[in-house]
Amino acid sequence: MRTQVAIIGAGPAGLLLSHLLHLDGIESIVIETRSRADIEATIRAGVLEQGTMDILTESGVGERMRGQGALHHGFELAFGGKRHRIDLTGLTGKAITVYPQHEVIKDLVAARLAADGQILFEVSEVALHGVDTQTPSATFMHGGEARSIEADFVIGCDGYHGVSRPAMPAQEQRKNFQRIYPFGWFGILVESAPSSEELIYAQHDRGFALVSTRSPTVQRLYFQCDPTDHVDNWSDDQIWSELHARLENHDGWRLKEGRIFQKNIIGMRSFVSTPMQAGRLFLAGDSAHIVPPTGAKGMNLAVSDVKLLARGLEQFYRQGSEERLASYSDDALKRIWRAEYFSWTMTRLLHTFAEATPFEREMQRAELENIVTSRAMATALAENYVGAF
Ligand code: RFL
Ligand code: PHB
Repeated sequence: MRTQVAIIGAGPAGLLLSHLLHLDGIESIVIETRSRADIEATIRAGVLEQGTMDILTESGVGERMRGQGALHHGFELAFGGKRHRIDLTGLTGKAITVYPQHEVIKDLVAARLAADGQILFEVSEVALHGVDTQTPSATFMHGGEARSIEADFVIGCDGYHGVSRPAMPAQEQRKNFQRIYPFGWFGILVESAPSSEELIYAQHDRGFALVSTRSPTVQRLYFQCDPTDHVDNWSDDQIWSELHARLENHDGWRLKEGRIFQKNIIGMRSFVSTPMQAGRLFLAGDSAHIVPPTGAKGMNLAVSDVKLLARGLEQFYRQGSEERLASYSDDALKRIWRAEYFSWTMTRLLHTFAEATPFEREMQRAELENIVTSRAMATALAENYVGAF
C-alpha cells in the first residue's frame, strides 16, 4: 500500500489527524492493534476544553458532543469540610464539556468510514522503517497476511506503550523527563443520577477523591489509592464508605450511591520525551507525553498536537514548505510543558503524600485557601483548566 501519511494508532490523536488531513485533501491510512469494538468501549477521559470542542465542531464531528455532552461553567474544590466553587466562565469567559472519550472515538471512526477513510483494525507486529529517509514505511500483519504501507510521513499516535517512540532514531540523544507518583486512582462507573451538577475535586487527609459524570444516569467517581492495589481487594461497601468519608462535608451534601458496574486502578505519571520529531517520523499525544489525570489534560493535548501537525502537513502539501513541520516539536512542547506544570500542580495540591511533613501539609492547605480567597489565584487556575492559552 502507498499513502501520503501513515498513522500508527486509532486513539483520539490518530483518528482526528486522519480526519483533519482528509478535510485538507491529504490521504492517510490508520493502523490500530485493537478491534473497533474495543477502542469504542474503553473508558478513559471525560473533560474537553473549549479549544477541543471548537475543533470537533469546526471539523464537522461535534454534533453528538453538542447534543449529549454536558457544558460545565465551573467546578468545586472541596477541603476542610467545605466546598468552594471555581467559576470557570465568570473568571475566563470559557467553559468545558463533559463528554466521554470513547464517544469522541465513535464520532471520529464514523466520520472516517463515511468518507471511505482507511482504518485497519487488529494489526500486529508493527515495525517502522526508513524514518530518516524521504520514503518511510510501516510493516505489520493484518488478517494473517504480511502488509506494508509506504508513505511520505509516519505519525506515531500509538500511545505510551506504542512502537513509534522506541523507533525514533538516535535514542541515546533523546531527552526523557519523568515523575512517577506514589499513588493511583481507583475509578468506578455507577448507575445513578448525578450527586452534583459540577465536578468536585476533593482534598482530604484520607486522600484525594473526584466526583465526575458520564450521563444523567451514569456517574464516574475516583479516589486516590495504592497503585499496586487490586480492585478485587475492595468490596462495594468499602468503596462507598471511603468515598463518603472523603467527600461529604459540613453543609449536608451527600453522595448518591448506585450499582457499581465497572472498576479499575490507574497509575499516575508525568512524562515528556523530546524531540517529538526526527526525519519523517513525528510523535503526537500520549506517545510523546503523559500527564496525571488530575488536570484533565491528556486528550486535550493529543488534540492540540494533531492540530499543529495537520497545519504543518497542509503547508507541506499545498506550498511545498517544511517551515511549520520543522518547528512542530518546539511549538507543541510550549503548550505541553504548561499542561505538565498544571497537571503536576493540581496533583500536588489535591493528593495526600505519605512522606509529606506536617509543615508541608499546612502549606498544601494554605495554597488551597489562597485559591479560593484570591480572585487572581482562582483565575490562573481556571485559565489553565479551560485551556485558555
Ligand atoms: P491513546 O488513546 O492511548 O491511543 C493510542 C492507540 O494506539 C494503539 N496502539 C497501536 N496501534 C498500532 N500499532 C501499535 N504498535 C500500537 N500500540 C498501541 C492503541 O491500541 C490505542 O488505540 O493515545 P492518544 O490518541 O494520544 O490519546 C491520549 C488520550 O487517550 C489520553 O491522554 C487521555 O485518555 C488522558 N485522560 C484524560 N484526558 C483529558 O483530556 N481529559 C480527561 O478528563 C482525562 N481523564 C485520562 C482521564 C486518562 C485516564 N486513564 C485511563 C489513563 C482519565 C483516566 C482515568
Ligand atoms: C473523568 O470524568 O474521567 C475525569 C474528569 C476530570 C478529571 C479526570 C477524569 O480531572
